[in-house]
Amino acid sequence: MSKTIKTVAHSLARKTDAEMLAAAQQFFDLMQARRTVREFSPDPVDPDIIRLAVRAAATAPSGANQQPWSFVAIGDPETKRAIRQAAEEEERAFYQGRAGQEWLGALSPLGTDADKPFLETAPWLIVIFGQRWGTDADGGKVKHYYVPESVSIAIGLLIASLHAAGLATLTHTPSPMGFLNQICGRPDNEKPLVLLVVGHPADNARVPAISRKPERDVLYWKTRS
Ligand code: IYR
Repeated sequence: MSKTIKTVAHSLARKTDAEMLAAAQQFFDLMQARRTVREFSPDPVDPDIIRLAVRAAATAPSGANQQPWSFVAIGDPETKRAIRQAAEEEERAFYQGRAGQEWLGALSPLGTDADKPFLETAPWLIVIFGQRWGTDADGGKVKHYYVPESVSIAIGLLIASLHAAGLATLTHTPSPMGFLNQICGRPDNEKPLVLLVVGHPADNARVPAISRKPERDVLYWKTRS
């Protein structure tokens, strides 16, 4: 590492192998229980949970540590209604043909359609924006690197944090979603990546009977035998 940059001591205490295995197992068990939910309860959720989850998300690694993200947490009924109206307009065009048969076929096991009542029912919507470029002190453009990768990692942490807190999420991506800039009051250099719906599942919430790929289909080892 270059001698010219300022460094501080790394503070993560080393665990034993047994402690690491137990921690990894516990985290896996937690994440294995996560399911995307499309039916939400209107029960309120403390904004401090949203705040902490966003702060956890913003710990994500990012290209050149530029932290190229903005999170907009929406809890007021008027803004949620505006988002639902704009999203459903796009979704109707999507389901009525823009998607094409192949895409609609891929979605059919999920049973989704153009109606998005959860955008109003759920207590919180979090819109995650990626900043295509930043600005310096003089207002000049600063190039950002690996923006989709960085922001996607942050979204993963956000989903994991909210799940750990006991909340359900839905990763919603109305397409196109440029309308979110205007409704959320974000500038043109920011691109919405995901609209995350957050809340408790409805009492009678059901999820599709789908499964995760087995380990052998996702993990390939290259080790000495
Ligand atoms: N944005 C649409 C369609 C949709 C697309 C994918 I890929 C999904 O995994 C789920 C839905 C919608 O929200 O209905």
